[in-house]
Amino acid sequence: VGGDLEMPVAGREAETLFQERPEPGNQYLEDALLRSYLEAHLPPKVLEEVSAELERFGNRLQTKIRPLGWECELNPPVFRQYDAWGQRVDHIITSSAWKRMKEIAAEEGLIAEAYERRYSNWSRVYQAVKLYLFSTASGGFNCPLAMTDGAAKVIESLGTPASLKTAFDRLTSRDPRKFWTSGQWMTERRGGSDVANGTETVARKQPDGTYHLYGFKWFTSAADSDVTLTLARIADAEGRVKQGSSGLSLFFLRVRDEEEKLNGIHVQRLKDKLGTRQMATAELWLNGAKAELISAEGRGVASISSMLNITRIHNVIGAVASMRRMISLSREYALKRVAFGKLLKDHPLHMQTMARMEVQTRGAFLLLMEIVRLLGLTETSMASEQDQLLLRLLVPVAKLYTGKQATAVAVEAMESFGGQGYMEDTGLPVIVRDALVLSIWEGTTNVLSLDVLRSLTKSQGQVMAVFLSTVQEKLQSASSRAELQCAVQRVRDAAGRLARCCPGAVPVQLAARDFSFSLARIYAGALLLEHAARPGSSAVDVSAAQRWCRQELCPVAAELGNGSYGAEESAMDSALVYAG
Ligand code: UCC
Ligand code: FAD
Repeated sequence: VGGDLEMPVAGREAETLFQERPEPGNQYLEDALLRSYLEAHLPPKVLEEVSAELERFGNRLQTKIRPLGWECELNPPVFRQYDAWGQRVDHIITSSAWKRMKEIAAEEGLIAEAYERRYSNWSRVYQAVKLYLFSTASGGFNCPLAMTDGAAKVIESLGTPASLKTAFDRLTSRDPRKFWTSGQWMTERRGGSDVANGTETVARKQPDGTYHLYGFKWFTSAADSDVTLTLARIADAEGRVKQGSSGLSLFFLRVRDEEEKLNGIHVQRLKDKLGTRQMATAELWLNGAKAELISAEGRGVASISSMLNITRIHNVIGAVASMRRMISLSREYALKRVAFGKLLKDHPLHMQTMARMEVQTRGAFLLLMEIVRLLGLTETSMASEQDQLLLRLLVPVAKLYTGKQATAVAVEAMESFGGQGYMEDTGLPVIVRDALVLSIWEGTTNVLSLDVLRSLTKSQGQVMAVFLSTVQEKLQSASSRAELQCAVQRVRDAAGRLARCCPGAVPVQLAARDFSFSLARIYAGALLLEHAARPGSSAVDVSAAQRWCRQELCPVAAELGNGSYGAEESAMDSALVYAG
């Protein structure tokens, strides 16, 4: 202290670092839940191979990829509309780090892995785990990868027609020189949720059988992508189009030609976004963009839904990854930061706050693993009809629920760094900003809640029966463990209340959001219990399951009991909102 007092004031001011930085290590090795999930589920031979590979990838992420991701953040894309001589060029200039991410994505097989199916039904789990580790280090490159995976999935589900074979090979390539990424242009000025009424783009058939597209796409992320899928209305000989959903068809197009010239596309501007700033989102005029019709006429929305279901899964990956990263940083910080004479880790109230985040993240992680497990089964013809129904239901449920969790956890974790959490150069605000979009794009929370109801209607209630029986099955193993019995009973009660809320029917729209949250909480509770009941589980697994199940698992039943979905309450909702 004496030495400190003797130091000249100016010298003290020049001193900067007073706090050791949090430095998590290899993300794979430090993720206990991830490793225990893989140990519990993967066949031994697959586990041996992939865990060695994930450890290597974890090292590459830590030493090489994460610094590149930060470079992407520091060098966001720039739009140059004219060249020095006044020629319109519409260049979206991306950083060398962003370009390197594309090569790394190919080298690591981040898309390829899912389509090569080296590990049969486990390939999707493995791919999802790699993407989960990559996500927060990727400098926003997880976004084009999501859409690339979605485009490959659509093409595969169409039986990979000859005209799309090259595109499929490139989208799923491990060769950085060949690898292509895709966009997903659905949103127009009049609506991103209500695509059926919002889409004004018109497709005019050409003598060679291709189409020229005319319209304005209001949000196009990863606008530097090579190809895209998009929706348009086919004009008849008189130039008339059919309105509504059944007027929409799905098209594939190259964004640029071999000489890198835009394909009948003008870039109006890049969006000035709160987050995801590493990645270019553009407004695009289509002025005769040459495209190929790839769906049956009028089946555009149904055809692009296989893309939506994949990109929504990537959204879940992004959500869980953000939570995990924030917690990893925060727990490291708690080992180094002193307040009131002791390390943060030694303040029980601080640990309680962090443990609550951990429980949320665990529930979200297991939901993610469950949907990619089911996806892997469907893609290798190993899924039962029940598995397929469950997957259809759980994708929107997991997307909407984890999107909200990610925001809450990211903001809470930011606070766990105190004022430092709010400082740009720590990188923490980037994660917070990027997490905020997760509940907006790929379908907002309400729109996805309505999609949950759509899946119920379509299966005529079957999916609910499957949901409830699967939850019961998962509880089986846990019910014999004394320390889990109370939590098992809570999930059983909640599932019973849920079943009584909509006996054989679909809940009213007003209940859609609470209903979807209930599905997420009940299912994640069952998964946590199943994980806690496996042989060799830890006290931490047990506690996570117990704690998750202590929250209100079935908010829809509680709200129904309050009469929240009646006409009077609904009228009062508007009155409350618009009261002077
Ligand atoms: O935001 C975007 C990209 C962001 C960048 C990428 C980030 C990725 C994550 C990165 C990692 C961090 S792209 C834009 C996303 N836009 C949306 O998600 C749109 C949200 N709106 C909806 O989802 C709506 O519910 C619509 C557009 C699907 C509603 O359309 P319709 O036409 O009004 O709905 P219909 O008539 O009910 O459905 C038409 C058909 C039906 O099939 P059929 O005709 O056989 O009965 C539906 O069952 O489509 C079927 N369908 C589905 N099938 C609709 N949705 C689905 C679904 N999810 N799965 C299966
Ligand atoms: P609206 O549909 O106008 O929604 C406004 C509000 O109304 C929301 O809260 C919504 O939940 C609510 N709402 C709407 N309908 C209902 C209903 N029936 N019941 C209850 N509530 C309802 N789109 C693309 O196609 N491609 C892209 O690459 C792309 N990239 C994007 C990148 C970013 C950073 C962002 C922010 C958006 C991007 N989008 C993209 C657009 C995105 O998918 C849409 O913004 C989103 O789907 C919501 O549509 P909207 O903006 O028209 O909102």
